[in-house]
Amino acid sequence: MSTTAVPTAAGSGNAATDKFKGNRVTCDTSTERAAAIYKDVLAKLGEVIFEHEVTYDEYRVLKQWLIDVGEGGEWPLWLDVFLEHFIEDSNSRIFNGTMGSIEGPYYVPDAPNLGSKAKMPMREDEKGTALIFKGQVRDLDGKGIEGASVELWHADSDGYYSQFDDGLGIPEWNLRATFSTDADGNYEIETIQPAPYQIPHDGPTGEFIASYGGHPWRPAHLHLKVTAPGKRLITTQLYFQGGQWVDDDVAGAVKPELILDPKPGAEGIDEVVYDFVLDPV
Ligand code: MBD
Ligand code: FE
Repeated sequence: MSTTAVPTAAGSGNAATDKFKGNRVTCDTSTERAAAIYKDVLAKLGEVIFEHEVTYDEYRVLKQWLIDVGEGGEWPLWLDVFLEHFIEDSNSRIFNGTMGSIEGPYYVPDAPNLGSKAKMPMREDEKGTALIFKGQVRDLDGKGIEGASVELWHADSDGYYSQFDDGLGIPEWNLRATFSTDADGNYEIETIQPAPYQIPHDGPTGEFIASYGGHPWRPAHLHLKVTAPGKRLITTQLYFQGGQWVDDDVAGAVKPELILDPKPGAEGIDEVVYDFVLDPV
C-alpha cells in the first residue's frame, strides 16, 4: 500500500452512514425553536442567493449535487468536515475545561479498555513513528480524577481508520482503545504518530472541494473523548506543532490550545504530556 492511499468516499462514507443510521437519534426541540431556526436559515440562504444572483443552472447543479451526496453515503463526511466545527464552537463556549473539537465521522463506541498504561492495539508491522502520549485528567480545582475514561482513536499512517477501511481487513479495533486513569488521574499511552490526512475526495465531497479550488487535507490528528462520573464529556482532537495543514485544516477544527509538541524522551522515543481538565456536568 502506498503512503498516498486515500480511502474511497463510497467505502468509508457508506460505512459511516450505516453506523450513524444504526443508532437512530432524536431530540426534544420545541416547535417554536424549530420555527425560529428554520426561518433564520432560509432567510440567510435567501440573502446569499440575492447577493450573488445565484443562477438557475447553479441551482440545478446544487440539487444534483445534494442528491449525489446522499446516494454516495457522504452526508456524515460532508457535514462533519464543513458544518460540525460551528456546532462544536457554539456549544463549548461556556465551559472552562479543556477545549473541545469535532468528533468527525469515524468514532466507534465501546473500544476495549486497556487500563491506565498500555499500548494502543496495532498490527505487528504498524507503520509510523512511536509516540508516548501521557498526562493527567483533573477537575477544575486541579485535583486528579481516578477512573476517568480516555478514549483514543486515530488513522494509521496510510490514512485509514479501522472499521472504515474500504474492506482492507484492518483489525476491528486497530488504533482504537479506552484507557482508565490511575489513582492520581494519570494515563500513559504508547501509539504511533498519525500522518496528515486527506479526507476521501473521489466522490461528491471531492467535487465540492474542487469546485472552489480547495484542498482535502486535515493536519495529523488524534481523536479523543475524555470523561469521568459527574463530569462533562469532552470530545476533542490534538494536533502536532509545525505539522502540515495545522494552519489550513479543511475541517476548520484546529485550536491553538490543542497542539502537541512531542520531544525525544528517555529511550529516544517521542514523548508528549497533555493534561485534560473536565468541567462538572
Ligand atoms: C476525519 O478523520 C475527520 O477527523 C474529519 C473531521 C472528517 C473526515 C475524516
Ligand atoms: Fe479524523
